[in-house]
Amino acid sequence: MISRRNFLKTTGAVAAMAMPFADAVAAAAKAGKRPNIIWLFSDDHAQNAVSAYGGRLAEVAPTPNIDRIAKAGAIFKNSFVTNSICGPCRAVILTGLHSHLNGFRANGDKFDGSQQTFPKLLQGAGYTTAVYGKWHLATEPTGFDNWEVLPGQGHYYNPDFRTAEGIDQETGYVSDLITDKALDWLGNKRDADKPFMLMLQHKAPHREWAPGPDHLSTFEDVEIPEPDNLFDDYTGRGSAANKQDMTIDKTMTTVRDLKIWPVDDSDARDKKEWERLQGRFNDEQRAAWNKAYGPKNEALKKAKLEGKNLVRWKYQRYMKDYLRCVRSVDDNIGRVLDYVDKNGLAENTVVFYSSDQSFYLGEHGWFDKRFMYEESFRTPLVAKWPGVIEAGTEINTMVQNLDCAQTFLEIAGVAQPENMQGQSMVPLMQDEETAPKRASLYYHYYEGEGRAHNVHKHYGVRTDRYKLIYFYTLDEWEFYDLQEDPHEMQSQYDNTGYVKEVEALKAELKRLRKHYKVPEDVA
Ligand code: SGN
Ligand code: CA
Repeated sequence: MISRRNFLKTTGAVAAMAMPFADAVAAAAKAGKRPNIIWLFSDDHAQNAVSAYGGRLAEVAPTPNIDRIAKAGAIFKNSFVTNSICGPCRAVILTGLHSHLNGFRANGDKFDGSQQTFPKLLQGAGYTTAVYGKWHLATEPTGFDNWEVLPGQGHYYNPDFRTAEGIDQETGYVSDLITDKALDWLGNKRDADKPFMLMLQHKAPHREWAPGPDHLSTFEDVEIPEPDNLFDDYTGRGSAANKQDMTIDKTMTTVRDLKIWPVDDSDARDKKEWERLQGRFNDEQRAAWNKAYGPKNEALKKAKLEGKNLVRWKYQRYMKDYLRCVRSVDDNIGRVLDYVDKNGLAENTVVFYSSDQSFYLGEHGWFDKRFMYEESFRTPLVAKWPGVIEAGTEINTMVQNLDCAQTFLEIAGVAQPENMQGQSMVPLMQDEETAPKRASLYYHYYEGEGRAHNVHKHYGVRTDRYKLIYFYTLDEWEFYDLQEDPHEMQSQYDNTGYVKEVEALKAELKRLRKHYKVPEDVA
């Protein structure tokens, strides 16, 4: 197997030739060559907005630097989350435990930083660790030698950063500043005698999709392709798809989301939004912003659009702003990759790129996430590891963010605790054919009705072909044949042609809930 042989070669663990991979990693560790890990991460970056995944945006809005990672290593074509919302995803990655066991089920919960996490285990095994950027777990980071994080959601312009000493505001655009800090740590602050694990976590492209000064007019003359189901009417599914509050048509706000003004000063909501969007700009930033958006807004006013044409216009503005934010993330990933290449780190550093979860880019008429439907259940995941992952590898086996902690531990040659619930992705990176495969995934969204975007609580199971979802507070089931209906437009739960498949998935769901120790009465 090429990758394993190359790993042994690059780590110099020649004597370990006949050993299993984990032993070889341990031997390499003794030789002082344990791989470094860089976890490049973002917030709400849709798989459909990463050009390496193909899709309708790949040509108009490429992500050349994220694609560089995929080309040099692997793309996980079927990468999913356990609970599609920010804080919970981050807690799952740190702990390797589903939400009901790590205790962080919904945004607004507080992460118990005293529990076992992979950064702590790496630290204990001699790694130096750091996190920069969005954290969003309410309590202070633990398990990191150095950290500087955004309080809460953070700001796009001139953001605050929180350290153990307090909070400081900085001047600049958030994606650039987070990268500056991480590069400064790599170059000047880390303990260079130790292998390192760095988490560089962007705020972008989270709502309100505020582009940086470099990209205020990027995509100006481009028509962004629409999804086929932009005008979904939600027939064919249960009531949850209808009850949500996350449509481009009705939920998006004028000033903050769509960046339309001048505002009517007598309108309190508009005024408040204006403050929230522009309140942190300095004069120079405000002038550049107004120069970019002013003429476009004038043109919109004159056009007097209504109905579907207005939704189409909103879609274009939303997508352009979102993709502009993505472009800054991608530029900054390029800076990190260049740094790694130029400073002799490339050979012995595993670089990942992922997002906390994916996002709707107009599919079903939506923005935001939360549902177990494909667009928000998935998340981008690419990784490069010279000598282990062959360049241009495509991995089709389903993986989940639950697997990250154990993957990082195996890379570092650290034992994987019995209680973690994922499965290391290292065997898939080496050779998908011989690696153990997962047959199904468990998903559970807890935040629920009455909270932001009003998506009802649900849990479910997905196999390579089918998906069963139970909206338990509505007592409604949905079932999809993803091969026949990849966009999940028609539930087949009541179709007698699928009785056997529905029964099989119900049994699998029951098995998974037991396997993952989900309490029957969990709310
Ligand atoms: C805020 C956003 C929501 C978003 C949540 C969670 N509203 O509440 O649109 O779903 O964050 O996002 S906003 O008016 O504040 O933009 S998450 O990524 O942190 O989970
Ligand atoms: Ca998010």
